[in-house]
Amino acid sequence: MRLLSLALLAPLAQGFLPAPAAPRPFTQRAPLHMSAPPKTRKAPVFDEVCETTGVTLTRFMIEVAFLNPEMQELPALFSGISTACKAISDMVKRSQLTGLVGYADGGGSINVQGEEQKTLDIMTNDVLKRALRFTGKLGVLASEEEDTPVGVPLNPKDVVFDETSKYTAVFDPLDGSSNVDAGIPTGTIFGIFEHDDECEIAEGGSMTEDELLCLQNTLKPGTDLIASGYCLYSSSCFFVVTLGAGVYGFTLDENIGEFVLTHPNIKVPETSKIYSFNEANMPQWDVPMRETVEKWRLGTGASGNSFTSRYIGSMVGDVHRTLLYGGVFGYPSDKKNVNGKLRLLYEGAPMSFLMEQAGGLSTDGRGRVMEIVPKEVHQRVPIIMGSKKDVQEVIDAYAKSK
Ligand code: AFP
Repeated sequence: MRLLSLALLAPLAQGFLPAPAAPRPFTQRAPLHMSAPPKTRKAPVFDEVCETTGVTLTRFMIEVAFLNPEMQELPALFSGISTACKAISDMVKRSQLTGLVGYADGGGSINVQGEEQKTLDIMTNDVLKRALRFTGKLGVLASEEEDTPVGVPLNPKDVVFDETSKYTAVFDPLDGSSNVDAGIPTGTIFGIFEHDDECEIAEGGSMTEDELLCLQNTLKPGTDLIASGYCLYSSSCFFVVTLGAGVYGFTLDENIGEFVLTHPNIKVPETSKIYSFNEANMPQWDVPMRETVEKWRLGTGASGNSFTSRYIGSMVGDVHRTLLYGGVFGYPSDKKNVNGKLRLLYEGAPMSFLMEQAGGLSTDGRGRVMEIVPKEVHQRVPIIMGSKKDVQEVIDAYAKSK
């Protein structure tokens, strides 16, 4: 396999990737043909084994691949991701003892988005890249900690499974890392797209037009995801995943070193009494958002419920609670951050896929987050997601304000 180094890619990518998104209107939604599931993306079939608590993730994936031959390469990829999650869980848990705390290089290590990187940001990105690389199932990956998508070179000496079809993985290796040293929950978010096997990027020389197009092909809307999920590093280590037919939650049993199914077919309650936003930004929010939350506070919203507030400031923790208890989590557009704060490709879209598969909704206020086609890897998107009826109230408020 030909290689593409990050150093080579960065300047070239800057040349062809569009400039950062302009202020609103900021969304380009997928045309109908893109939002329809591609032919390989029929909803997988599960049997009763996959609904039974106590089944390990390994067994679950084997059953899924057995019942859905088009997914037979996913177990190898999931084995890589889940192993990385176990390693990261251990790293985070022991970081106070091993000294993996604070900023990388004693401070001053800045990622492409201008954010200062924690030691754990860099290490967890590395763990994921290595774990995925050795599965032999990955063509390209994009990460919060990488400037642009990078090819995943295989060392010919590595022992790999047969290399027939490949995937593109997007991930945020350690979401919420700014809080990690205070023991606050953090998580890894991932999304898996199909990768065009014809699409190889050569090492050296300038990129051909076809290669540039290939690279741009990694910028896909959430409707093209074939799987997404997260690992939550908290009181337990959770692995929550969707393959496009429901949401399944596993808990790490440290005694046997396996993720075990504890939450089959998660369904988010239709309505709730919890909202989860950084309320310090409230005066800057769009009027429909502000007015809806005001009503929830006063108990005068559509449900008549008086809401309470729960906000960790760590998306994986906030979304996990929302999936289990119901509620509305979001980072809406505000005057300072017109496109919100969260990243579309590796935070917004994968989490929206999970939320929708659990029966909830996810919107940027004007439409489905899942249908937005990214123009660049680190594009941000406003997000409001969670219990169906409550999120619908926000969508209706935006619609009325047009
Ligand atoms: P960090 O990874 O830099 O800690 O950011 C976390 C995050 O991307 C997401 O997990 C949170 O929901 C959101 O930012 C919190 O943002 P505020 O600190 O502005 O509330």
